[in-house]
Amino acid sequence: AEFERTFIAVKPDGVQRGLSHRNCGVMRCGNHSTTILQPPMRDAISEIISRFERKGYKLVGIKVVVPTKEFAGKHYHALKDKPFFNGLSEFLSSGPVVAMVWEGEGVITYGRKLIGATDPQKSEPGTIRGDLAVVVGRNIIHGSDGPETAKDEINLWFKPEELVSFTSNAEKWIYG
Ligand code: DAT
Ligand code: MG
Repeated sequence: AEFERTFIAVKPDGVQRGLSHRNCGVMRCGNHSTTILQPPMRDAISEIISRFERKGYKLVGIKVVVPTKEFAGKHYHALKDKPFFNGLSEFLSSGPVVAMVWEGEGVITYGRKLIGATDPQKSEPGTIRGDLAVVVGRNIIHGSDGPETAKDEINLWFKPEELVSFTSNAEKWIYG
């Protein structure tokens, strides 16, 4: 079957909150003395991947990139007139981003449900932002908001040869 695809990214805050906690003890944290003050959240990357995977969606592309500010601005071009556009582009380019393409029936719309509302204060518990984020400027994850943006964002972040097509063994049990 032909399934739709969406672009999902773990933003720099999501990446840092997972990785920077690894091996940090409370008393001895090496260079990470500030990170132990953050809310305890290990494995933000795998947590996000896990939620899409458990639902039944399929990962068909993934890479770690530090986008330039210009690239971040392209990604968020629809928001270029917003007062927060500059800070937003700066933030997205401030560190590693885990860029992904997920595939499956309804993945664009349902992916947004898994992610939750833009402002984590309004995201329902059980959603990624509701469970794992607090403020709108650090809401840890991006997801395309429709078929057109999904197509544009996938093309912006990935070359065609970086995406795979395959049938997973679980598919007949997920879709019948
Ligand atoms: P979403 O990421 O849910 O698609 P969006 O496309 O409207 O939301 O905005 C993109 C990002 O911009 C959002 O994830 C966080 C940031 N943002 C949105 N509204 C904001 C605001 N009022 N103040 C600061 N940052 C904001
Ligand atoms: Mg958006």
